[in-house]
Amino acid sequence: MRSFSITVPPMLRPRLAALALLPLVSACSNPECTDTADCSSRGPDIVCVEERCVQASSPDAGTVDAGTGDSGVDASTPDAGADDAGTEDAGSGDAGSGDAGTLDGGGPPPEASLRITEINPDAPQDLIELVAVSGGTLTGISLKELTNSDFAFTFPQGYTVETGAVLVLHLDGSCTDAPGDPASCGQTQPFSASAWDFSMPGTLSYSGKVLELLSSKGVPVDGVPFVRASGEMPSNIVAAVQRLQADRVWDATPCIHDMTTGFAKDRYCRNIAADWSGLNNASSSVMRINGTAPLATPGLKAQWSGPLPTRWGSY
Ligand SMILES: [Ca+2]
Ligand SMILES: [Ca+2]
Ligand SMILES: [Ca+2]
Repeated sequence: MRSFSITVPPMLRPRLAALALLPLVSACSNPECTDTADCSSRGPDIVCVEERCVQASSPDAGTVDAGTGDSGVDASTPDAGADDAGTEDAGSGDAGSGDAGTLDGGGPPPEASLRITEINPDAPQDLIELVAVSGGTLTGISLKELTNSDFAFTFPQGYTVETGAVLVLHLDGSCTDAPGDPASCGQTQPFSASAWDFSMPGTLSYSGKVLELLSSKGVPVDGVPFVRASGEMPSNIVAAVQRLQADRVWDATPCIHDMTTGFAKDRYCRNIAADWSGLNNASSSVMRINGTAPLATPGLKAQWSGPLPTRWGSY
């Protein structure tokens, strides 16, 4: 049988080869970052590599977060992790397009990049603490609960915070600090003069909850699922955990949900979710302070402590 071939003039071959690749490239998922949209909203140590936002290498190489931050005591160095400016400039973090433009270009002020750092859903008024790993405006940044509490909060206009700033959300709270004055709600706990306090409607039940933090443009920035070691979980918690994984803000380890095993850890993705069992009214909370890089993303169960005496307004 005669073989079949097409003769292509040599000068056209590279062009044809490039055309043949185009459908493959465009078939990939949407780019997370481009020449005009960097990863800065995800944090100072997130860089753009082949159109994906990834953690820069060794973001917390200084291990400054280990030790003092874990003690449960407001020691004199509580902000060491968040103020760890050296890591921002180390190595590849600034090499590419990650930070170009929005931060230095004289355009609008940068948006803060926040992390969820402490929570108690069992207090009379539920509390959620966040820390700014890079400073900037808060306008439009939102925090949502993805299971059954119907809680969502979007930061109002007018607030700019510095790197290391601590923010406390008071669900069903009574006071919000005025723009420019973090002391305006006073300092009767759980309010504090140094942290930014925001009050809003809403409540969290103390079962399983999944929180996701989004930039003002809706880009996932951080997230965390919480479960208890026993008891009923919201029916949609598995889907919520998997959404955090799809959004690349939580541990990509498969989320096991096999009710037939008989092992509690295999239910409701308990194998990878942060365990907030044992919280006790307003006196204790769980905190994201463990390991050498507790604020790195995607988040991990191992970053979260068990119940500790509350430390609202400091990190
Ligand atoms: Ca509650
Ligand atoms: Ca305050
Ligand atoms: Ca705290």
